[in-house]
Amino acid sequence: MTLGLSTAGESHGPALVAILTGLPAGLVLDRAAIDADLRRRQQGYGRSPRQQIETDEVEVLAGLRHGRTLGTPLALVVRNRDHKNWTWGMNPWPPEGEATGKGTKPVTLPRPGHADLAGVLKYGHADVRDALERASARHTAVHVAAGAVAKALLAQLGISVEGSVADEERLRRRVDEARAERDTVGGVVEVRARGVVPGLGTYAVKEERLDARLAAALMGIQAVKGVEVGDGFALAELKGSEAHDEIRPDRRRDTNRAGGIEAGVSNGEEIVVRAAMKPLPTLMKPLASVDLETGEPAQALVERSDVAAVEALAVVAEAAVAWELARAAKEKFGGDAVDDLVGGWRAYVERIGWSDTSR
Ligand code: EPS
Repeated sequence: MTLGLSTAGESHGPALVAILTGLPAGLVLDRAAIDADLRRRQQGYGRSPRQQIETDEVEVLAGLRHGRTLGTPLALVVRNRDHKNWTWGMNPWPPEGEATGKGTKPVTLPRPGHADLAGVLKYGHADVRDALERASARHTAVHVAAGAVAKALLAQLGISVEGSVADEERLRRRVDEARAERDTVGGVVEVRARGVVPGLGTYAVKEERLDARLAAALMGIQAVKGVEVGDGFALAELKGSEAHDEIRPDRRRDTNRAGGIEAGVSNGEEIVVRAAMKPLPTLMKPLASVDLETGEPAQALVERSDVAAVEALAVVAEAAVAWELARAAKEKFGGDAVDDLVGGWRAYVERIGWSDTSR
């Protein structure tokens, strides 16, 4: 059984939820490790005051007993503490009594770059909030919780995954500048996975290529507009003799321009992927838009938001890569119990004679 991940939740609704299926039984989860990743995602330079309201923590409703997975669907919840300010505005049911708190007035000023305009046109909403709430990157919290579970599974196979910001100092300077100008910025993050054996993914079916899967996972994150694997776009400028990673007798490479993936299959080197995030679309100095109620030119919605969320993206991208690698590993090595999964992996490592799995 492959791994499955379904999520639900609006930014200012009661909670974010995730259901993870296909996890092997007997996987030990550490609540503190999951919460630590949730906290990492909340930090970062340029985040909005919303992060002072939220203290994200995972709750488990099903699939776990005494810290070990049961092999049944794992149900995770991350509550939105800010919901207390939106109990009328984001009530799942028709609210009773006087309209109080936030979200009581319809939003009619779509922000260029957010889901606002496409969302109301596509779904027939009268209030932009009906689109923006789900499109919000708040939703990434529960994906980070799922990623932490995936990392626990990958650790059993000697794999570690780490996301980082390419040039943190420069990013912080750009954030300061943008804040002073009441603007926003994006940036680039990198995720590296160590210890992946050759053979995850396949060239046989294009959707199952590991690079295609990682690219889809990263492009699925809010505000990501570009993805590259290894040296990616720079490879287009090189000659073939310069672009490829020569194979040593021990089957390892001295270079890693391919980013650990050739023909959609992991090759045993570090997996290296990057994601480019556009500047966030909620601007304190709004762009031109239209008032959807009157049809007149107007300025886009201005509301509390982040100046940048690039450091958060590094954590979210790490989770997305971890989930995808865990899914590919589960497909390759199988097993209903963790011991079966590890046994399948060991037998494979032995067959291909791959000794160094920790590099
Ligand atoms: C977001 C807008 C802001 C961010 C939010 C993503 O939310 P709010 O409008 O409540 O201030 O803070 O991110 C989070 C809440 C989070 O936890 O990452 C958006 O429009 O995407």
